[in-house]
Amino acid sequence: MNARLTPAVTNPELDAFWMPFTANRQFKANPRLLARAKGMYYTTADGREVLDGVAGLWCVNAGHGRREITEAVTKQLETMEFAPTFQMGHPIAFELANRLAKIAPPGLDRIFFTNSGSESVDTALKIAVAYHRARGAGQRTRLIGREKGYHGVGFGGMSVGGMVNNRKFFGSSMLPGVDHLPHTLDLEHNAFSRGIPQWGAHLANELERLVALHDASTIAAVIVEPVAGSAGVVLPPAGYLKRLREICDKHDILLIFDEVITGFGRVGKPFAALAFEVTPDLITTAKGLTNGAIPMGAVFSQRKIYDAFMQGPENTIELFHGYTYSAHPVACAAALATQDIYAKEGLLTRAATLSAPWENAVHSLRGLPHVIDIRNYGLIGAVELEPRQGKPGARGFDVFLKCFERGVMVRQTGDTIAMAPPLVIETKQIERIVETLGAVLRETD
Ligand code: PXG
Repeated sequence: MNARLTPAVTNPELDAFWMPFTANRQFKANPRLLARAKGMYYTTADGREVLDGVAGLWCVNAGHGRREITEAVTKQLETMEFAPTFQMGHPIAFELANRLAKIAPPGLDRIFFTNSGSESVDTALKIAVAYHRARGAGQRTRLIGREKGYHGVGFGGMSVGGMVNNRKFFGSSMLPGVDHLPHTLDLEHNAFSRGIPQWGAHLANELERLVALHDASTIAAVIVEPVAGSAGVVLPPAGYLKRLREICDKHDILLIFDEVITGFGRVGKPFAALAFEVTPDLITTAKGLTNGAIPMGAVFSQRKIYDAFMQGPENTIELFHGYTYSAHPVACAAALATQDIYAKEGLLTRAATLSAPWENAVHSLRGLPHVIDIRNYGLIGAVELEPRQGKPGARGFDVFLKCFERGVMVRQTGDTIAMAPPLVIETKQIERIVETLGAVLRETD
């Protein structure tokens, strides 16, 4: 029995919603309720404007309240609110897949639809394992993730993920046959790097060590985030991703990039694979696909993988996998409208033009109290704070809260403050985010 149960019924109106990834009791004692959103701003339930420094949750890339998406969704709801995609189809699902294939990195033009990043990850892992079986290498079932990686909350994604809090509560329920590469965050070598850190490409060679340990013939795939977001922004050292690709090629191991955060313009190209000029075999996406307006994810697959499944009698279901809401018509409509906006406004590359002022702005916080590292790439920034003695995360949470009270929403992971504003941000708003964070740091103990 736990003698220190503290259920704290603080607000009967709020208690029924068991909130995700939230300190429920703390939140319900002091709720932060968002009521409306437009452009770069949220409005709280009590009427305060809050500048969105994290694109909702890394997803609202084109800014809030986009009329084109609302209209497309409304029209689709009126035309056909739902249609199955199991043994049936509807036109905009194909239209969207074709559309996405056109912006995909070379060769990744076969698209499987899901409803979230977690589902995209589990889908990609399943495709990887089934692909090897389809080509007669069914013993390749092992999956390699990375420490500090975040790949959502499904059992597959959690198992290849490497964030201790996502793993420790679920103990032995992890997938078997999973191993992890070391992460690439090293303040001793790389603190305050501007953009991509120069030190650490050799860490990719750890994959050779895992191959030597398990034998390549047992390994199906390696999954990494090209730029990790949830762990507090972890950047790939220069040359690291290329090296991973080479080792995977050498041993016939599939390389999966989890681009749930980096996909759709966050790093200045449509995908991080294009920014780093490394082409994986599978890419997982969600979030920015629909500007966050309707849940949807997509897995981009190399054509050779899709083709490997297209064998046997034509009436067999080649991939025994899918979701009731795969390619939901309303989500497809939202995604198409979103892609129209991205194309019309050049948003998939806008972060490239903003990355220099963004880098200068976030690095201007160097030297402020508690700041032990600053990281940036594309329109992603992170400020890492020295933890308070014996209270990891407490300072980070204080800073997050004070920023919110001063009208700027950032994201906190432990003692790291992460920022990833909508790609429509203006330089004045970049300044406002950084000035607010700076002022808060100066007054936080
Ligand atoms: N992969 C990556 C790389 C992600 O960042 C997921 C998978 C899972 O997506 P869904 O849609 O199932 O949540 C994510 C999600 C944060 C934060 O604060 C990031 C995510 C979710 C919640 C918070 O960094 N990313």
